[in-house]
Amino acid sequence: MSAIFPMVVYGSDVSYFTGKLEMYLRLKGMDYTFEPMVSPRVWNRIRKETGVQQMPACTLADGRWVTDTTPLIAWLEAQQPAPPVIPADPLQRFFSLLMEDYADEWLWRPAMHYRWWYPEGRAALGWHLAAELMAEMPLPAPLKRAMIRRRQLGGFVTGDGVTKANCKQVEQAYHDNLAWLSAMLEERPYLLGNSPSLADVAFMGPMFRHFSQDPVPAEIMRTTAPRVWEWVARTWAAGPQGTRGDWVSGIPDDWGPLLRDIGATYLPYLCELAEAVRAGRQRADLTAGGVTYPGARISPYRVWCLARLREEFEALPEPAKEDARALLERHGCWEPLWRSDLPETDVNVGLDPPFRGNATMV
Ligand SMILES: N[C@@H](CCC(=O)N[C@@H](CS)C(=O)NCC(=O)O)C(=O)O
Repeated sequence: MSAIFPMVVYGSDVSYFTGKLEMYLRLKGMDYTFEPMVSPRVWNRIRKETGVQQMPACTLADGRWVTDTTPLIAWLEAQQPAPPVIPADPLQRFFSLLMEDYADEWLWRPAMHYRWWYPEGRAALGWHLAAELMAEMPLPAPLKRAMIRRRQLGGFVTGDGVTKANCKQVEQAYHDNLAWLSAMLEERPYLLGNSPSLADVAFMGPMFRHFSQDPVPAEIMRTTAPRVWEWVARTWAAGPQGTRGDWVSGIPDDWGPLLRDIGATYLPYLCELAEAVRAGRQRADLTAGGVTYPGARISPYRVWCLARLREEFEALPEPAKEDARALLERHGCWEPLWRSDLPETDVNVGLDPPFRGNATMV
């Protein structure tokens, strides 16, 4: 392992995906240090080394660069399987990957909405990110804060189709997820059993550095879902000694409401996205679960993620494949998983994530 660890994780201490990766590294007991991305110089280096300008990006002990948490976690788990985070059971593995994609890509919108829509979040996070990520830029601090707020609100909230008309529905997704996770955590300490798994790590993207810490959603979590609040801290504290692969068998029934939401909103959204990518659109009005997101930025990367999920399904051995199909059908996921013919894109063609990529999520 000496070629991999210690890793250096470049990111931000309020970043969705940096938090997700750090959660994984801590559960595994993998040695790393955190470095804030303090200047455009670091961003440029990351783009040069990985092909993608995003955080987190990491160096391995032997100098190689890696980025993109989903393929990175899968790769790290293959290098060091113990203690286990990704279930070896094919059915559990597949459904954990589906949850990971939903938590990464679908809960991103409410997370960005709560952070940048409400003046309280915008002020706090604008201040924090300007101080953390623009530390080396010779500009007045108020200007830096204004630049960050404008970029994030325009790029990730209004630019992702959030409007006054649909923002209550965007917020409802957060409330629903809190209720579904609370029901799971009433039964057991982690989503899949008595120790953490990939499903817990996946939900730490939105739940850790955003919802449990940003002023508006954190208060909602504390008051309406204290079990989720507790679970975020429990997972952060669990360490490798708490990571034992002590899981239930099969997929718990209480994952059902979440899977139904994946079938009713996220997968239909991906189908619309695939059509917009095929049409060569940069922006489009996307409708999913009865809600329209006008002028949303189009993400070929997310179509690539859907293609990966389909490959994972195709690669399942029997009888897991038959069981997975039955479960997907029962929760309305089967039809939208296959509804669209996926367009050809150049996302990651000929590249080998997590070592190199060519597309960001939006
Ligand atoms: N698929 C990537 C997504 C990483 C990502 O989008 N990170 C955000 C910050 S949490 C970012 O760097 N966005 C680029 C930007 O803001 O320009 C992963 O899983 O690591």
